[in-house]
Amino acid sequence: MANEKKFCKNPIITSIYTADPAPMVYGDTLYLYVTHDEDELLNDFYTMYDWHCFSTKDMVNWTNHGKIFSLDDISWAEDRAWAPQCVERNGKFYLYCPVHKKDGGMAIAVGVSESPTGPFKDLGYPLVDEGDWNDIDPTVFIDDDGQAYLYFGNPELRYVLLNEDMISYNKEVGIVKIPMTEESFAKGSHNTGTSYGEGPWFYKRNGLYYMVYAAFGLDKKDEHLAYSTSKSPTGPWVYGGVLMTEEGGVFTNHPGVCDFKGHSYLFYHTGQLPGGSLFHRSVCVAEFKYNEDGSIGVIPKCDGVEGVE
Ligand code: FUB
Repeated sequence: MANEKKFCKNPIITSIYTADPAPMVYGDTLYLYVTHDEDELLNDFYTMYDWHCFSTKDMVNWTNHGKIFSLDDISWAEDRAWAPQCVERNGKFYLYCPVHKKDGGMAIAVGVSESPTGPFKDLGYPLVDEGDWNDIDPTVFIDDDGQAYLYFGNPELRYVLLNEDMISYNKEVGIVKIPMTEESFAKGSHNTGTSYGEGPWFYKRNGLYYMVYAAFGLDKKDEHLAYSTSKSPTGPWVYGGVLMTEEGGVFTNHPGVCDFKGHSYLFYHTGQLPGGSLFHRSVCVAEFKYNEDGSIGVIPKCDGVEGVE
């Protein structure tokens, strides 16, 4: 077809400001869950009420599924609809979402649906709620033996072992705090003295576990992306290097990594839509390749990606 588009230009979504991309490959489709920065700010801060979903079969033509979950669906949440991740298990879809509770502090909600595009129904209570501000940015991975892990946290990386129902976790093991060492996350300027900041993205590839995250370098004001690897899902983590440098025009960045139709992608966000700012971000994508030993070099921010079949 003469008019068929062959290139996905960044930012992917231009109808609204979006951030915190979380891809999920299901069947022949890539679903992209994002947060939504409202045009109009309250108190000159992140103003975020809902989560949206977009999908594609070829990386170029995207279907807008609109708002698929929102603070209105979570009776105990007050504000801050922050970085989510969706996973499928046994034909159900679980959308893990950090929110600010009505009685204070951040906690992780779970929306459950029969379809990747919702509607999602909240549990009615938080899954993870330590009563502090660390409980943000959940990332979930189901290992080959069926054990699911939910990592999260800013400024500390923590995890729980999810039960098979995906809506509860092993209370005997409890909430495990990963040692925040320079060997694991490099020296940096965040609260722990390491570069680990927030936005972890956990997955396994060729037997190696990856933790990609937003990081704070020494003497840098904006976040970059970095990664660590481990031979086991619970660490010890070994710092791997910088994945994407700082300059995106905004303070935050947030990774989402997946393989789709034989290609590897890093989703991230910048402030490059017109009117872009710290609180008006836009989701982008870059293609990259792993080195033979599983390491990853620096991935440049780019204009977009080619279509796939
Ligand atoms: O978008 C709100 C917060 O900013 C996210 O939870 C963080 O990862 C950062 O992107």
